[in-house]
Amino acid sequence: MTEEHLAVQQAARDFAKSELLPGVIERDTHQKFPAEQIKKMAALGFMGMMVDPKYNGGGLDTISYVLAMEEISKVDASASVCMSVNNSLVCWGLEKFGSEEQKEKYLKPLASGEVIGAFCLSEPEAGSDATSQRTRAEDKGDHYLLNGTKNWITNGNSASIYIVIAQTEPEKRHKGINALIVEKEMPGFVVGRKEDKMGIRGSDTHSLMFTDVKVPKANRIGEEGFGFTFAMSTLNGGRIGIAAQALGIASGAYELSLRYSKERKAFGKTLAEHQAIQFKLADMATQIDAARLLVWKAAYLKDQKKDFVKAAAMAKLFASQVAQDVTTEAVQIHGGYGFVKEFHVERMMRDAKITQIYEGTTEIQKMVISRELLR
Ligand code: COS
Repeated sequence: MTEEHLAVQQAARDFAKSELLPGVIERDTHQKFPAEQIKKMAALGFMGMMVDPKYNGGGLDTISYVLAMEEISKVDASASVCMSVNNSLVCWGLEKFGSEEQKEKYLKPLASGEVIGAFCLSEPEAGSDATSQRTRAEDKGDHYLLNGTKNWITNGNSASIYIVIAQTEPEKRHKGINALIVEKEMPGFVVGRKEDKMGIRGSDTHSLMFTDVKVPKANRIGEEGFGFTFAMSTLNGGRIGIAAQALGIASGAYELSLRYSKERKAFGKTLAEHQAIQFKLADMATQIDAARLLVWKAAYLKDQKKDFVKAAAMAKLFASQVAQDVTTEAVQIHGGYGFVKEFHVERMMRDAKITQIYEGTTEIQKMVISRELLR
């Protein structure tokens, strides 16, 4: 790691401890979006880390991004999913595939964190089966007429700018899909129900409804029919962010368990002096190290402009399972205290589950990996 990497890591660690830790339990309990904290993260440059400084970004590499994601996720996975979506699913795709006009108008405020963005692919009947888009973007000459519903959208209400994937020419299947930039104020766009979730309860997950929303052609990202490739390419990078989130949830739970096991006594000695607990800690640390190396490998390949599709899927597949296993063991080590909110690990165990579902389920990652192996 360079000095810059270490500085980013330290800044994220300090921020998580001083600004995210206080109130994280209350935000989880009351499903309160960390709005003030996200503003501060924006001021520190965490919302558009990899974007070119000429578009208000931090100009940092993917390694810096995963280091920051791990530290933020150790404490508050609800704040880190907001960060991950804005960085990888919104800013990255806009910078890579957007027009100069779109970058000026939309990327700049998103990268500075002045506003936040959302990525809208999933639908009530299309999560993993992403080519089956029911949302329609009818071509009306100078604009598209957007109709349909999106589900489980992170930053659903707190976002101002939405990238919406929609079908324009169903007969062309995935080659007839477009990615459109939709502003919250556009008439006909309504933010629907907020989901009452098992984990990442501080994050703001909504359904979205579009009824005859007029979206100018200038808001289409890339050529006509590029939307599905756009979504897949964006998700390839997004998976590195979620893998880093899973890693952070696991390492946060591990650090709490290590500390607790040195303090808590049972049968006349600390938990850490019992071999049953030592072996759990050994397994947890080994799993976390392996996950971290996979996450760093994927980030490194992306920074080197090498093919990172398989590496990103492997990192997400593995790190999300590690998050499940490690947080479950963390609750076990904490015993009764692990089952109550005050000790954080029960929240982490709930938060870990979503990393096996969003931005491609575990099963989808296995499809992606095996297709790459067999290609
Ligand atoms: N990166 C870039 N392009 C990809 C890709 C990837 N990882 N995976 C598929 N594609 C491209 C294919 O190359 C193909 O394009 P061409 O026809 O131009 O060659 C196109 O996408 C369709 O692919 P395919 O025919 O394999 O479609 P399938 O329906 O069989 O499967 C999967 C596509 C399952 C890989 C895709 O739908 C997917 O990733 N689903 C999960 C979506 C997801 O992550 N949902 C979570 C919601 S976001 S929180």
